[in-house]
Amino acid sequence: MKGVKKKEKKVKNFVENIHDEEYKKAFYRPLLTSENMVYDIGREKESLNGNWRFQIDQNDTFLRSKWYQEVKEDASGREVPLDYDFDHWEEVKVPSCWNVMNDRYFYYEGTGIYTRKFKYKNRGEDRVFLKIGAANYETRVFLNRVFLGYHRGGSTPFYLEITDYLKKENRLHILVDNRRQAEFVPMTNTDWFNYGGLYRDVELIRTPETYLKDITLQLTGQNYDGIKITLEVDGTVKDGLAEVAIPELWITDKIEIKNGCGEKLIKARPELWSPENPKLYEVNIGYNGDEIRGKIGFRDIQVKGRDIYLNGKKLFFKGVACHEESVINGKALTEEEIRENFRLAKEMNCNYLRLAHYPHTEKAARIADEMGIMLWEEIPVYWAIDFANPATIQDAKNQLAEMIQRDKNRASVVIWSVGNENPDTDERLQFMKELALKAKELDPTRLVSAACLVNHVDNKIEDRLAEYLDIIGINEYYGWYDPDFNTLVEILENSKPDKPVFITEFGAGALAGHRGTINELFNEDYQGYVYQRQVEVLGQIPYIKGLSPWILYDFRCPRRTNRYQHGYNLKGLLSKDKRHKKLAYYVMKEFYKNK
Ligand code: GCB
Repeated sequence: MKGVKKKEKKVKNFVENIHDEEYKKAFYRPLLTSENMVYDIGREKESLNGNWRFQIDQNDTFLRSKWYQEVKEDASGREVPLDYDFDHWEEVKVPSCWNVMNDRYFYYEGTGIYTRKFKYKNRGEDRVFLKIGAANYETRVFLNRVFLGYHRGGSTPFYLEITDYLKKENRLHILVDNRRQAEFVPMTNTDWFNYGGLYRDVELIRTPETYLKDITLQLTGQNYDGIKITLEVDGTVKDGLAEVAIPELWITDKIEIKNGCGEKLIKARPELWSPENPKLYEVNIGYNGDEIRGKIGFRDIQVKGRDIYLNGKKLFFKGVACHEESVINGKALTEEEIRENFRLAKEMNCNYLRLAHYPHTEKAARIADEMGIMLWEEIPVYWAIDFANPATIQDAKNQLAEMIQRDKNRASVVIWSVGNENPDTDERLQFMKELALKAKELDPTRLVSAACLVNHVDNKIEDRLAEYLDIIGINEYYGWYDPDFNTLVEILENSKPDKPVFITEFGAGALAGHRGTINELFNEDYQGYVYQRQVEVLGQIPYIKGLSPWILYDFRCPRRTNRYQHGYNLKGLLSKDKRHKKLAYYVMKEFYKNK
């Protein structure tokens, strides 16, 4: 971002602005992508969370009238009437979702303006970056009256260098627009709630002029006796020596950096990470005064034939799917809430979670690393995306790259998913094939999957995308959307997959606490019956190597409006507040205990 300082047109008068329908054009560049990311696991950061001022901006007046320029007088020096008052707007906490901040904003879809002031004092660093953990969906950042960047994608982090724009006293504006659009990823129609807001951490990162931009650590060797470390630095000191230490393994070593990159295979025999033994090591890496101290686990995951091996041992994935939501905080889960969700999954005897349908907070993978839960992470290529649109694939690829770059050193993350329930058309095949290949290219050490639909015409597992996947994910709702369990049996008998299959979704809706019979829908007994039948059938199939029933807890969904639902999808095994365990929870707990 250095050197992008450009002359911006100053606002002249109010008539010019109200007639300009091209007002957004100037606010799409610079586009912030995975290229701008700064490696930050174990990096010291400075929080800008806390009290911010907030205003919804339904008409985009901030952009149309360039409020960020804070022009207070006209050409003749006369004071102009301003329509904003940044420091008198409503006070809100960041991170948060505006929908749950105040009833007035519950269904609001549009632009929200966040602003705060902060002081900056140089502590010897040469460069400063701003990190935004996530904001849904389009975000525009302005610092001290200058537009600095645009990001699209509602669930991944983005970074921008602000070195040249910082002052002692700073004014930051972050515009977040959650309007759904057909060419976005996801598009306008989803089965979850479209939260808006600056809902993950906002932080400053200080670095030397040349800093560690990217770090990759990989366990290698037939006998798991090596760690490959790959480094990339950004700045002018392109040649030198990086230092690595893993104190618990008695490792101290140097890695030669040449032309900004370095790689070394270090002999080491770390204790391997697994759900039973989530061992993490402190890894310290330094270069040119920049320093990283992260907790990293080492493990190996592979598919051979129809089996999956973790550290060379065959394994069944006992999982459950999970949205990122709480009643009180929307998507802005607290660390305690994440830990509680994971604890409830572990209590159900899970070793694995499908984090649906978009990248959850990076804290999830950190906590899963510590607690010993394997993760499936996914990008929101959901249902009928605009597959033929080049801007859409570019956006999807960038979200994939941001997710992988963010979590590639997390031992808990074992599967990257490139989408969910997309129709098997030529355009979709091309789109998702490119994503699957890109995931492999960015990270050859993990497995790639997608949640697919079955071929309901020939009743078998068949999707042309399967060729590009390591695991075939299948969503099926026998006992719920499809009443006849015999069809499920037929599908599974008709199928001869040459790789492992996960049933990535099955389930049924039940209002928590509502009891009834198996002849009525939406009660716990019926849901429990569906689960019982499902596990009876699925448990017999040798090529099924993992399950993640839909879903751990009830979640908001405006499409669900019957007398039980009231805007919630009730397929949770737990109630929306996670306090009540439905009967089906115990069915899964028992099934997993014996698996
Ligand atoms: C699905 C979708 C999931 C929905 C679920 C349902 O197949 O993948 O996002 O929420 O079905 O409840 O219908």
